[in-house]
Amino acid sequence: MAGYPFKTIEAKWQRYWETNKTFSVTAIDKSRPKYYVLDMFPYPSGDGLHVGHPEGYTASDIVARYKRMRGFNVLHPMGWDAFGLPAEQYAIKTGTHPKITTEKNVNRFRTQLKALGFSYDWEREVNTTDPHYYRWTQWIFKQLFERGLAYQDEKPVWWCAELGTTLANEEVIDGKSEIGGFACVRRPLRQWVLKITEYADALLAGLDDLDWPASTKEMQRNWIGRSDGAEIDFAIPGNARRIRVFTTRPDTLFGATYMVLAPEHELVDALTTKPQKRAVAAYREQAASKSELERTAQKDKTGVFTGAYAVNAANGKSIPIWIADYVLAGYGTGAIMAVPGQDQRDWEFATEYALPIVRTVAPPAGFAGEAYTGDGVAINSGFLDGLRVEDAKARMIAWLEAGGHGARRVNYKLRDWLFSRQRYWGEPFPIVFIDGEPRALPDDALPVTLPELEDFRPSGSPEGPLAAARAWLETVDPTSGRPARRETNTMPQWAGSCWYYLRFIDPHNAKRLVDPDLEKYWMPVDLYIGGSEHAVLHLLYARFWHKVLYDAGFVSTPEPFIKLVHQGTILGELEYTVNGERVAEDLVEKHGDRFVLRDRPEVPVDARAYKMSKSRGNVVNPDEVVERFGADAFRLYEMFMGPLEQVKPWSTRSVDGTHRFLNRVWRLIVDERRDGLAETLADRAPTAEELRLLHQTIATVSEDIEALRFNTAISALMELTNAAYKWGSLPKTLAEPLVLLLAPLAPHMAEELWQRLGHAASLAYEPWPSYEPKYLVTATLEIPVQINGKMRGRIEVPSDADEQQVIELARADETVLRYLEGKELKRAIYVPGRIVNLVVAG
Ligand code: ANZ
Repeated sequence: MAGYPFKTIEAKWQRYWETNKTFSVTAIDKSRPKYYVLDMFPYPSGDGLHVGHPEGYTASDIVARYKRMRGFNVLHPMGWDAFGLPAEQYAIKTGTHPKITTEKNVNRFRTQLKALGFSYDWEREVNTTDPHYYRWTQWIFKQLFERGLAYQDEKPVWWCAELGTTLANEEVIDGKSEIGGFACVRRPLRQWVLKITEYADALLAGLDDLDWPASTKEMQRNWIGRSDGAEIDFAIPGNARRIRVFTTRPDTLFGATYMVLAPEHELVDALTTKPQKRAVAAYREQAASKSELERTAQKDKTGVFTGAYAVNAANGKSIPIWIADYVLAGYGTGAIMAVPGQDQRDWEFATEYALPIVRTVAPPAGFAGEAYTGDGVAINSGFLDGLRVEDAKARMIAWLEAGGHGARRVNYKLRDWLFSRQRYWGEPFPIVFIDGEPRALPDDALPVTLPELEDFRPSGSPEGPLAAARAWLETVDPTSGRPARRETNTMPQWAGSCWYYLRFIDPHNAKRLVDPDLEKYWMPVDLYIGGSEHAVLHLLYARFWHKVLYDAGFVSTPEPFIKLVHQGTILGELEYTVNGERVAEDLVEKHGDRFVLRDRPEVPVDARAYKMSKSRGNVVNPDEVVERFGADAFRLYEMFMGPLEQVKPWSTRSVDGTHRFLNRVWRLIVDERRDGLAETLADRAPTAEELRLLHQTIATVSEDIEALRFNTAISALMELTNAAYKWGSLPKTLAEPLVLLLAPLAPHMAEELWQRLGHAASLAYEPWPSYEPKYLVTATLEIPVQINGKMRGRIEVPSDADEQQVIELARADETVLRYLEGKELKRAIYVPGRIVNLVVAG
């Protein structure tokens, strides 16, 4: 079978779209609704495009093309998130400047994306490493700085000696760097920190109205980790200081039988009694070597008594003060009141060290567990007795506040965002230091460009590689004319992606970040598609910056991304094994949902898919697939694999399937030998059945694209194509809508067919075929009617009529009516599509 000439066609239409600027968007058009559909722009890595990239990009492209045909003014841009560690690490290895590597990678990515026929407005391309772009990243930092939302702080940070840099919490996993797996230690350093905690509540509240995956919203909620509770002060007899704790369960105060300080707590030295000093010192040393994760995850609770006591204000009892590493220094106040009756960790600790346990909430009858954390009635709790948990909390807080023992308090897991990196390949800060004091540079001194460096390796000191650029480093503050020193840190990789969606709206504006009218017209992003690995960091950081810009009046919407969808990871090809031995795909057959050997179906085959990785050797190169089957078949396959959000294995064999489908569509309309239209393309009027199927397909494809159910949209088009082959010929009036329906999914072929059907211009802005419900109900069936077992007539009914409708039609039929006259209808049965049975008496 000679396939359709996809290479020529795809190159031809890519050229056409480019020269005609088919997808460039220029004006605010108030006469049409706008639609902003955004992809998470890629980091242009040295490996080129991965088959995972085009999954989300194809989905968004289908929506963009569909919305254009539906009359929307569509913004669909693409750019590069190009600062970051890999280019710098590659530079360190090979001596190639990150700028050169980045440019090369960007060019490769761009070529690959263009070869897939995505309808981006390429005139809006942005690159986060371009000084015209990062000038505005710096400008936003200034806004943060001037509002007190960027500050410097001496903080314990992760220091990775191997990488020669500090890392953010999220870049360190189990005490090792996420990139490279090098050992990291905590070390105090002066750092830029962004006050994201000030936006904790706004970031939480904003989630409610977003059309985002529930799991992503939940991850953000957990990351922010709001806890409502109280702070309570505990007096220490013979000591003026008090121990302040944070608790989410002030109602359990009567059950606080001991206290625990984090080993790092500042009061430990002052409280520890002489006989306990050695044990405490030894324990503190041991705790310092554990990561936070180890400390929270460990099963066996350990700790040491300080020798000191505090007073439980609720009942006046003296309770011992311990230190234990299950209490973390960085959360709450770094100290707790321990309530073993209601807290499982405290229960375990109390059991281990024989500390008293008092239940203050009555567990339900038959409760066999240890600590009881559920709701119930307060017991052993003086004035709280008999109250349920929520009421008891409120009563206790009122009592604490009245007596000066404590107050209501909200706590967050969210920490301020460490915003400095000791790297070369990042945005410089728009900051200079005069006598050690940071000053923001005036707007006209921006951008602060990266100096050319010969040696951009991390210096190994917290100063970073920029400290070596002497001429750049020592400068004059343009505002005061005084000698000043530049900031030598750069911004983290997340900075540029925090606001790129705004720059796409007005990418060439040299005067402002974005023109306010344009911003008002295009924002918010209507659909954002990208990987779930960004569920927290990128998506939380971007929302944070956006809210700051909103409060400052630079943007008009409180949230940037209204609807968010994560495409599912594409795994490698299924790998087949029998007893652990690899078996070739050809030898395997699928029986139902099981795999067996083709020749010996009694032998089960284990089929498993793994994440694509170089080490496993199962990475699929999209270029090769496009070369073999064409971009349209590739796009179609990625959408046909299964639901967009689902994790699914790749199968090159199945790309052949979508390729064959496209061939069938092609041959329905084109006759290659005659280099003209196919003979099957008929001038005749379509039959009712043909119209019914067409309109059914229009309805399905439209609904499915709206709901991002591309796999079922493709199935519907396959069914229509199959039916057309059965009809023997395809009326021309049906060929055109078929091509239009195919256009968002397989745009190159659709454009070519459209042209061959006699249209001069691109179909990109052709109105989407409209679905007319009347065609769906025109189809009728002829149904025989029996009365008391005898055939008495035939009636015509709509094919989708229900039982009641059909019976009514039967009873109203003239012939049938004659047999029913004067008789009583006992029973009426409709066997759908087959027969009506009437039973009469008299
Ligand atoms: C007494 C109590 C009784 C508690 C009870 C819980 C249940 P979230 O929800 O995570 O905020 N806590 C407070 N600070 C801590 C720290 N630095 N390290 C370890 N644990 C800490 O949890 C708050 C609860 O975790 C607090 O409420 C405290 O234990 C503990 F029946 O206080 B609770």
